[in-house]
Amino acid sequence: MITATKNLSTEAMSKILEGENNEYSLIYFPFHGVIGALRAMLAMSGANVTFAQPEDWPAEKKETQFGHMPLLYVTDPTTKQTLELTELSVLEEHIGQKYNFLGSNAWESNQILAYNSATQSLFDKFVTLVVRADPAIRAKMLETFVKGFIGEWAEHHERGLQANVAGGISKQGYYMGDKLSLADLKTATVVPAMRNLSGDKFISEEKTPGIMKVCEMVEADERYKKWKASDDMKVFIEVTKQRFGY
Ligand SMILES: N[C@@H](CCC(=O)N[C@@H](CS)C(=O)NCC(=O)O)C(=O)O
Repeated sequence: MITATKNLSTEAMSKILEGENNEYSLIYFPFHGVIGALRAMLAMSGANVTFAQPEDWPAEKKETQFGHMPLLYVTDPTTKQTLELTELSVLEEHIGQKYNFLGSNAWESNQILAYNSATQSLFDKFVTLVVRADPAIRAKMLETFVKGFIGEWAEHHERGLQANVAGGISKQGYYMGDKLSLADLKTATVVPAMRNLSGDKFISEEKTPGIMKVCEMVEADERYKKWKASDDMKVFIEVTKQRFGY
């Protein structure tokens, strides 16, 4: 278990956050879960990062800020002082900002975070309504989720992507501008889970070409390909397949 350095001033902690060559340790279960995009950003950033899982979660849970993972431990390579950062959206914004996954200006950042949040919200509903459902009502909850939420998400994201392409905001098929962002990574890592549940019903080349293009752009990124071929990722892919079927 990693422990954060105690009794640092807020200035000292800020300095660590702003540091250039920080070392990271990201703690989560050994499947994709909610952190596909966060893991991808860290891996693609070229930073020194270790992906690990808790050794004894019930014991470690009590020591964390809110009792949940992901946990990101950030260590200053010189002083070896370590911070514990929590809450997925905050980790995504911090890493996205630091390693250039939030677009090229304030508007792009705003929109990337909005699309990211909307997609995360879809995945969170899946976890709450389906994954955590009592087995006796899971099939019904799955039906409700698929009917009520996947189509709505797909329709709005496709409409936004088409409008961005038409307006010259989305270039090459990314959500924003001409580079891969957190929004692209989030969609590309959530779409396989959604298509596993709903097939081609809502998300397909024919129905949502913009969304499928985002996925294609992510899969074609050399840094992402390298990450997908890594030993860490092989484990996450395998465990996700075994436990969740996608
Ligand atoms: N608000 C938290 C929620 C995270 C969350 O629900 N984490 C789950 C895994 S996806 C977890 O830690 N489960 C184990 C536990 O609660 O003990 C965030 O956004 O990071």
